[in-house]
Amino acid sequence: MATLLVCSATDDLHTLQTALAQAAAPVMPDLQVRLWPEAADAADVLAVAAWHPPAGLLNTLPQLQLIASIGAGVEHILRLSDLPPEVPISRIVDSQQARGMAEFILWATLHFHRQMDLVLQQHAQRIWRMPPQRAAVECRVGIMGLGAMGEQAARCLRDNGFTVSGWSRSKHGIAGVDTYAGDAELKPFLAPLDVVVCLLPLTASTYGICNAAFFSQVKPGAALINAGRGEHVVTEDLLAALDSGRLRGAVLDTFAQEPLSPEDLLWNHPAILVTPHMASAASESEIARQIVDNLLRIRSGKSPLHTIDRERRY
Ligand code: OXD
Repeated sequence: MATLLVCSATDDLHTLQTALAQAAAPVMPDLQVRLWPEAADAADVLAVAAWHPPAGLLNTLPQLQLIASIGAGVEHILRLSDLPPEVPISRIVDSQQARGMAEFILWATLHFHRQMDLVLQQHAQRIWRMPPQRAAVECRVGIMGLGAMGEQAARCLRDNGFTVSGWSRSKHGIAGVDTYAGDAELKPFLAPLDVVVCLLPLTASTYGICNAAFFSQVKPGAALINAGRGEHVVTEDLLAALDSGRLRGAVLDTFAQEPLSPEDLLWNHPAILVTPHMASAASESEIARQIVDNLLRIRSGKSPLHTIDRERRY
């Protein structure tokens, strides 16, 4: 019997298993949806739906035809050393997830723009002091990464009156947004920003991009929002930039190790707001719909949708 194996070494995917079984039942009644480490005959596994797949699993599945990330990112799959070379890897592309990300970035931008960081400190001390107010158009926000989520976030900020720019590997055109591309344009992109937003994919060239050299190029007093991946930020360099006052604050939604340990220093830093990788996620029903749709495509000899380029790593 054909099997779809749902697996994550870090997260409980029971409810996703149910959503996948419900989506598959009417269109692929012969598909069984198993949750790793439940026993499944390796030779029956046609596809895996994975978050952090356990090491040593994927290369034991001789009939594997699809490795489906259950999120927008795939770096957690690509970092496996035992990844079967020819099997396509797909990701979820969901317009509602992009809207959710835009909402989160708007909220985090407003957190700094409306000085909620300051107001929360005042609140803790029962201080009644109105912070100075300025128009959104005077606040320059720069989005690093102009994929589906970055572009939606840029449009949302623009439509809310902010002065928005974007930076990506290759040049993008977005009406009303100044765009920059490539290493040579990172410095001029960063220099005028009040808020820097990282929504980059994690690749060899973006790993650790928010480092000491990067922070030395941002405008003194700028804020950082990271909803890309934890590995984009060099933690010691971020802490040094905050402690020296070069950076005003940071909203951090993603971390190299998740969940963030209760002992982690980042929780206690007065200029850091930690959010639990909540910026945006696709719904389980949409994840299930896209994965089952891809299985049907494979069954009818078509290529799966939303597959990634392993070289580019997204
Ligand atoms: C994703 C995420 O990749 O939630 O979808 O980080």
